[in-house]
Amino acid sequence: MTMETTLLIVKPDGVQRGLVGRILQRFEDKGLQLAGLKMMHITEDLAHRHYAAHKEKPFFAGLVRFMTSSPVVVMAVRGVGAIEICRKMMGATFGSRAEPGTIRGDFGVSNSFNLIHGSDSPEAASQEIELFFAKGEVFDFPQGNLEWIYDAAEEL
Ligand code: FUP
Repeated sequence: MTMETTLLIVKPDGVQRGLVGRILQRFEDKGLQLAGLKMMHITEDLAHRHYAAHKEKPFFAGLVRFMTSSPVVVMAVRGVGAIEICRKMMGATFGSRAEPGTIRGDFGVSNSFNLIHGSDSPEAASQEIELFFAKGEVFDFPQGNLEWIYDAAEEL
C-alpha cells in the first residue's frame, strides 16, 4: 500500500441536507489527512468531463442535472491506501443497498442522490484531482500525528 490522495465530492444532496460536517468528520476520524477543501458549483462542462465514462448510460442526463443543480464540497483526502479505504467508507452505489456503517448506508435511501463521490482507482484519483482543483489548492504538508496513525516500521 502506498500513500495516495483521492478526490471526494459531497454531492448537492449532502450539502442541502447539512451533512457536510458529519461526512468530512468520518474521514478525519479515520486518520486520513485533509489536503484540499472547497465549495463549488459544478458546471455542465465539468460534470460531462467528470462522468465521461457514463455518457452513454441512460442515467447520464439525470446525473449531470443533479450534480449541477446546487453547490458541492470537494475534498482531497490523503492516506496509505486512501482510495480503497474511502470507497469502503462510502458504501455501495445505491443508498438503498449500502451497508449500515457506511456513509451512503447511514445517511440516505436514494439510488441516484447518493451523497458522495470518491475516486475508484489511482488513475481516476489523479485525473479527478486535476479536474477539480487548481494548482496550489491541494497542499503537501506533514501530518502532525502521523507516527501515531501508522506503524512507521511497517506501513510507511
Ligand atoms: P460510484 O462509483 O459508486 O459513485 O458509482 P458509479 O461510478 O457506478 O456511478 C456514478 C453515479 O451515477 C452514482 F453515484 C449514481 C449514478 N447512477 C445512477 O443514477 N444510476 C445507476 O444505475 C448507476 C449510477
